Amino acid sequence: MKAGIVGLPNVGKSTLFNCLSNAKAQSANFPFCTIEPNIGVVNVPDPRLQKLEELVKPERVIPATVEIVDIAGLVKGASKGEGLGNQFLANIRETDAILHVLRCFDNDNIVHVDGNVNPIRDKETIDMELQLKDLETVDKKLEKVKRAAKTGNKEAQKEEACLLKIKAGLEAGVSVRALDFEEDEYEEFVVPSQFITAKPVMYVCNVDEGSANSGNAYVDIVKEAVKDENAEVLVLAVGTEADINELDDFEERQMFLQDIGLDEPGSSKLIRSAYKLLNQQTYFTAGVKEVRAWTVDIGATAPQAAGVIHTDFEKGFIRAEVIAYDDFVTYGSESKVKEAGKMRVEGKNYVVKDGDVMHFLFNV
Ligand SMILES: Nc1nc2c(ncn2[C@@H]2O[C@H](COP(=O)(O)OP(=O)(O)OP(=O)(O)O)[C@@H](O)[C@H]2O)c(=O)[nH]1
Ligand SMILES: [Mg+2]
Repeated sequence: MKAGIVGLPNVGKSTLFNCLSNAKAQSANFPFCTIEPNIGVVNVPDPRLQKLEELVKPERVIPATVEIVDIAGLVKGASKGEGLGNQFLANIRETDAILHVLRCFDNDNIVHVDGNVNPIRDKETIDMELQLKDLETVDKKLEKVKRAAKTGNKEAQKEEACLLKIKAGLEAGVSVRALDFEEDEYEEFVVPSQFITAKPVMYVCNVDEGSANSGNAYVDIVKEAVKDENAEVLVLAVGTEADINELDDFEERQMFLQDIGLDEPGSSKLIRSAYKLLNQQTYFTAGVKEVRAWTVDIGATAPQAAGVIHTDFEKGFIRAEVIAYDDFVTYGSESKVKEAGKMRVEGKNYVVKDGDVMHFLFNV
């Protein structure tokens, strides 16, 4: 599962990527600096891991990770191949969620491809290109399904109706994620089509240093414009955070963050949000050798969670011993939790909860 950083050229996507990941992407003050996507595997900051480390004192601690991809900037006409558009759109299609970066800072020295700062226009430009690309997909599919629908094939007629609804939506400037579908219709026709505008989205407002904490007028209009989208809007002073990131000393970084009114980097918040946007959650294993955060889909069952560690654990799953994170912290150790009768034994239908501390029993 990976989240892609998307936006107009020169809005700070690669700078943001560099804040998140140690894989340094080239960032420069000219449009289309990025061409090939940069991929980074990013640790998910989770204070619960530090807590478990204090309690268990393991030899090592391993955080969960999420994959972030820095993609080239899109411009108007990208869906028709403008500015290498088609290639970039293919890069976006391969991601599972979109982090849409909007320039919300004034600075005459940083080129804006459309002449002036206007995050709403920019958002619409990107949305429109993605929608046009999806429209192409819909038209191709419609072409194929039309004949079968005419001959009276019920399944084809259902698909045609669904595709026509998507087409009408896209033509009216509505992204697929904002349309209403029956559940089976969604699974059967929407999911396999991999529409770009069906991917979950989050907006990242790139602001000036002074607005890192409370946002600015640009952020306000972005929030107003997307209020019906049910999408998170994150405020981040990308340039400033990149500078702070350059500092080697933790204390020094903390001090600079506090200066701009933050108690943790906005990029940490962003990583956690991206993780959620990808429908991911964490369970822990807590042994003396290793305390580790593992990633599972929200809604995963205990055997599926076991399978993340090793496929044999899933195949040979017998049961799981589960301790809620809060209980682990309250009682302080696995044995104390057991004594208190708070350890649960769960079977193969158990749906994992975020923060569960788990131990699997299996035979191979
Ligand atoms: N003042 C200011 N400059 C920024 C900020 N974020 C990025 N920049 C500058 O803007 C320029 C472009 O940043 P990049 O991160 O390369 O932009 P990009 O979106 O990756 O651009 P492309 O790869 O060309 O699509 C660089 O010179 C950055 O230093 C910011 O928050 N404030
Ligand atoms: Mg770039």
